[in-house]
Amino acid sequence: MSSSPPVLRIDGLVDQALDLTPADLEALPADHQVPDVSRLVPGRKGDGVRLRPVLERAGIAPSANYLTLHADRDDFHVSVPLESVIDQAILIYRHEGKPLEVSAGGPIRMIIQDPTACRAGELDDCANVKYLSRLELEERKGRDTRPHDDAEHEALHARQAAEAARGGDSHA
Ligand SMILES: Nc1nc2c(c(=O)[nH]1)N[C@H]1C(S)=C(S)[C@@H](COP(=O)(O)O)O[C@H]1N2
Ligand SMILES: [Mo]
Repeated sequence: MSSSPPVLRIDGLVDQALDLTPADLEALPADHQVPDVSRLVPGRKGDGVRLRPVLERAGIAPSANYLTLHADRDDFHVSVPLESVIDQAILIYRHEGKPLEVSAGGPIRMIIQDPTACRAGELDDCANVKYLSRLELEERKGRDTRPHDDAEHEALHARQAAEAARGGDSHA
C-alpha cells in the first residue's frame, strides 16, 4: 500500500503558499544543502537544507516578522522572531539515504545551529521542532506551546519518551 508523501506547508505572509515534500527539499540547489548536519551541530544526525532558501521559495512578505513552526502530529507550536532564526536553522529531511524517522523527529525536523538551554531564550532547545508540518509567517508572535516551567517541561519530555517507547513510527 502506498501513502502520499509527507508535506511541509509554507504559508501566511508569503507571496505564494507552498507544499513541499522531502523530495522537494532534496531538490533545492546544492549550496543550500547541509549534508551530515553533525558537522555543524554536534550530536545531530541526517541531511538537511537551510531554512532561508526554503522560505524564500514561497516569497517572504515585507510585513513578516515572526515564524511560527507547527507540528500537527502532537499539537506542538513555537513562534520566534523571523530575523533571529532565518539564518540559524536547518530542516533535516533524510538520514543515511532514507526518510528521517519519526523517532528522530522526522519526516522533517528543524534544528537551530546554536540553541540556548531550554527556556533560556527565544532560540532554545525547545524550539527544535520535530515532525514539522507547517511554517507560518506572521506579523506578530503566533502560537507558542513551549513549556513555561520545569514541571511543564518535565511532563512534555515524559510524553515524548512514552511516544518514542510506543514506537513513534506506527500509524495506529
Ligand atoms: N513536535 C515536537 N517538537 C519538539 C518537542 C515536542 O514535544 N514536540 N519538544 C521540544 C523540546 S522541549 C525539546 S528540549 C527538544 C528535545 O529534542 P531532542 O531530545 O532531540 O533535543 O525537542 C523540542 N521539539
Ligand atoms: Mo525543551
